[in-house]
Amino acid sequence: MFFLSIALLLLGTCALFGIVAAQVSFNAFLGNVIVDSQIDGTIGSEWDDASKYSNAVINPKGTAEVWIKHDGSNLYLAVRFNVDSSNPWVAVQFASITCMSNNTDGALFGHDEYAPDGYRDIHFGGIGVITIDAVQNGVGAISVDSSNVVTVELKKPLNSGDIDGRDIAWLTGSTYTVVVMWDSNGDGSSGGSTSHNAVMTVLNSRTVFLNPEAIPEFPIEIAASFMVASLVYVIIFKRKKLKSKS
Ligand SMILES: [Ca+2]
Ligand SMILES: [Ca+2]
Repeated sequence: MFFLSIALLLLGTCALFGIVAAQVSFNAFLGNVIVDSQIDGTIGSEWDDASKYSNAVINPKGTAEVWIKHDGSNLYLAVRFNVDSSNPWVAVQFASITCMSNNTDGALFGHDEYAPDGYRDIHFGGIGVITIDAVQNGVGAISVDSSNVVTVELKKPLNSGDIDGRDIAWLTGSTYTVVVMWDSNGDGSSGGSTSHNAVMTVLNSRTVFLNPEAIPEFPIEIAASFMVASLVYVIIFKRKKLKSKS
């Protein structure tokens, strides 16, 4: 009974702090501003107050680490994952789980044709139709390291007012959809064998809850201390029990 209680308590602690949150929706808490210069394709301390997720399923395959938050004026999203090329592109689609859904806002990174030098604010017009917004909103960056780990960072206004660009007027307390897609085999990319055309219907997606609150103080030290103390207690308890039996 004691061990069951400890196990349940630990499980509850993990769930509470998102350690087993790989398949749950993203919670974008209120955090500090990230200045434009820190949107540089490198994950730094600017993401320390963001929610972080591991093993988020992306399209057409693979999983990614994801960081997400907002500052009341901008949404911040970072995605990092392994690719099979030094020249992939990465796209983020907002608000639909259907690939390139008509009238859907998006962000494109590193596409040889549409976004060769980094980020473009785009919208989708159905399968195969990408439009670069006349008014570019937000800041983005992509980098690929020598191990083919790609990192994208995006800072996007919560309410740019760009209706033509299909930008969403994000509201705190509301939930949205985000889809991540990548490609490496020649359709705006090169050097790999991953085709985004492998998935053209319903995509792996996540919902994003735009939380009006800041992330709760994450007492990782407290949680770690608690786990260590629990283990020590269990060991002592077990040894005492064994001694009393012998
Ligand atoms: Ca950065
Ligand atoms: Ca747009």
